[in-house]
Amino acid sequence: MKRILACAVMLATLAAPAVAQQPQKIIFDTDFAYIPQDDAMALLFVLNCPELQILGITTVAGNKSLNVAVADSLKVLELTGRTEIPVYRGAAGPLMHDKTEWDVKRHGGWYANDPAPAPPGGFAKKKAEATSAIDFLVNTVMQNPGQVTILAIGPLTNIAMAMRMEPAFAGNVKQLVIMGGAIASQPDGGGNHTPNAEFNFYVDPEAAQVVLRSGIPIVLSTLNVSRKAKFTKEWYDKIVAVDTPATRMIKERMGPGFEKSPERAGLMYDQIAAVTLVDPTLMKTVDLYVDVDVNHAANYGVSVGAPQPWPGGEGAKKMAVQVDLDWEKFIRLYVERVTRSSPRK
Ligand SMILES: [Ca+2]
Repeated sequence: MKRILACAVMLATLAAPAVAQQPQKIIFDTDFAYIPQDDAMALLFVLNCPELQILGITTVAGNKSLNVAVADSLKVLELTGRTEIPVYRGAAGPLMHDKTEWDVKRHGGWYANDPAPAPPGGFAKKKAEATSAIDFLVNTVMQNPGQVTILAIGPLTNIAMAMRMEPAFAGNVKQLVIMGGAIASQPDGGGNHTPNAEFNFYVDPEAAQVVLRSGIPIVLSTLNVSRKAKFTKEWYDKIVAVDTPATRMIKERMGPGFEKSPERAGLMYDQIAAVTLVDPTLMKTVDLYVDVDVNHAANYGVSVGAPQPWPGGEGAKKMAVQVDLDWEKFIRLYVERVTRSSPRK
């Protein structure tokens, strides 16, 4: 009788539906700015994914200043009714990279420390937590060893600082899904900021090198895959056909652009890394050794990848590098989640 019971229990366990699984614990590490920036468009996706438990948002300077990243992420959480998610202030600038005149003229406010302008509709009532992003990253990972995935979609400064603060940090992160880099040895692998460097890695090359060499299991979502993901009016129309707080924000911010030039198409970056958390099978990956050039010369911040280590690239670690995606399935999943009603808690 005992044996029959044990068998029954075993069968019941085997037959347990997948939905009973615990959601993945994630930290959303971001150089956030308001919609239509890709970080915001990635957040609108993850907010509606029951597969994910967002433990916190850690902010970093990148596309805009740290102050903008904090103010705008708080505002999007308020407008989507998700103020239970804490926001932490992280690094206000890269580890080593000092701005040059060139940087000030080109894209990115990573070197700035001005107060943030008010987001659309004014500043959120909710404030950032008193704890720093670095402390939050270290404490959360160390309290949940092997369980926390970090979605890192800005310069990697916070992650590198967490590694320096706690030597056991890297060994306890479950996985890093990074938007960063461009691999010239694969199709569509040129840079988007300097001729060969992708923006996130260019802003903090030293941090990118430290993190890529850390031994943390990494999925690298590169420009190679972003260049195959063009967001067009067809998909914008499907999103705004549904009325939710999230789609209203998208309509307000992207509507005028699509009205003016309906043929426009914007590349998707951070959204691909975000969707990877829910269905990594939608992206084609190759296993490559990848390292980042930190020499202050023509290739500062450039990621170099190859199937085998190479002379000068002995520090490179092997990781899964995304080079292509199943566009149709990817965009359908993205649109389906963004148009869901946010689960208010
Ligand atoms: Ca970003």
